Amino acid sequence: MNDDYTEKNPSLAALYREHIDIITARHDHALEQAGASHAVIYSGNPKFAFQDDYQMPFKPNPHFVSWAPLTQLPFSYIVYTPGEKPLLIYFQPHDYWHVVPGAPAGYWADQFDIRIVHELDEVAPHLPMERQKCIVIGEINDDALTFGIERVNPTTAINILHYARGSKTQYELAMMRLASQRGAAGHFAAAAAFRDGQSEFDIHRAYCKAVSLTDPELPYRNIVALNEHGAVLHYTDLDRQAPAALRSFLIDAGAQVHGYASDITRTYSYKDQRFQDLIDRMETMEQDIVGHVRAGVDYRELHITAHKLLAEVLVDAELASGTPDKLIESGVTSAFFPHGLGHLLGIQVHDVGGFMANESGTRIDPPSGHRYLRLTRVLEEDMVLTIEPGRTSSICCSKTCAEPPLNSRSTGAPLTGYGPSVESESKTTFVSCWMAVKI
Ligand SMILES: [Mn+2]
Repeated sequence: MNDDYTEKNPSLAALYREHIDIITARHDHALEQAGASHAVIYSGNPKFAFQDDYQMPFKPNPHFVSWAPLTQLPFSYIVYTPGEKPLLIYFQPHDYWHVVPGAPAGYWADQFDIRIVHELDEVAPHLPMERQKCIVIGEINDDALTFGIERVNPTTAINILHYARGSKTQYELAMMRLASQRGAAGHFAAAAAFRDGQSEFDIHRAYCKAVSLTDPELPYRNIVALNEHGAVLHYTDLDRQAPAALRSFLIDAGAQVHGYASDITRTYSYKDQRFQDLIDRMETMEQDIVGHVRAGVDYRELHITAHKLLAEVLVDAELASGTPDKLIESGVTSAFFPHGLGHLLGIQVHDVGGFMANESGTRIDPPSGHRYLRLTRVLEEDMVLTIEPGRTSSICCSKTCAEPPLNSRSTGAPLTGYGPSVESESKTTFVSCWMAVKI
């Protein structure tokens, strides 16, 4: 695979045509089921801060990004009619305040009939005349943006598209491999900055430089946590000063390529061998779970398997005692591992469709007591998902867990070693950046 991130990458161009064939087939089906003839996919528009002219960073409609790698093209529309070449209404305003999108170019461009417009009023003539046969897919916060189309995000069509996005096309897999490579480069730079004694702020800067992405371009806010900050699951402050004594480093940071995300977490011990041993145990456990990943496996069962394996780690590390079943039942493993084993990954970091049993949208609930599990489906070929078991401990557990450590103690599973030690102040979470499920 050519590791060029840009639109000049010939490997991506070769895969893109097949991707478009799959995307059009999905929309053919969605339109048929929704009883409509045309899909109008709106890219979105920037939002403003309250009573301010400050523009928030633009986040495009993921449906639009699934058609084309155009992540910064607000006020634009893709019109798809089965059997016809998709139309791209490409909004290129006359604007001397901002850089406007350049002329359409790249491996994606010849798959569209492109119409450049400079004003929103110019959009309407390019839309299908029979608006009652159209559906709009996108975030519409102004009725004027629908140009008279009344059916906005009909559930039937959205469910079909969301369910299908669980499995990635070969083009998407290639994109996500690049996103993982890009993220890995950032992780190496961040680890070196940690060893060098830099602050969270400077580690974050080293990461952004290595992946060549600005903060708003990252798929999610970086978690860069030294010492006890690692115990906060979504710690996103960035201390400007390095702590006097370095003990541990947790980083949860991704990258993106053309809107497709990677999601990688690593934990490091500075010098403490006990903590390093625990990290090694967790890594072995993660790889063990990865070994169970295959098409046909129920992800809910994998999540419970992870709890069983974690129970063994806790017993071996003298952090808990009891049988795995007892430790799960009494909430001890959940106290240390309050989040889910992982989630689908794609255009959205927590990609859509994780709870869907079928394209009608029947929901599969997480197992009782595991409400933060975001993927409950049976795995299919070419799904991309994370495997990120964790071992966290901090006072935040008692706020987030149904069964805090004290309760578990009272149910006969005493916790030993739970206190302000190095381990108890840090989170160990591992993410397999992506896993393509193969039979
Ligand atoms: Mn994740």
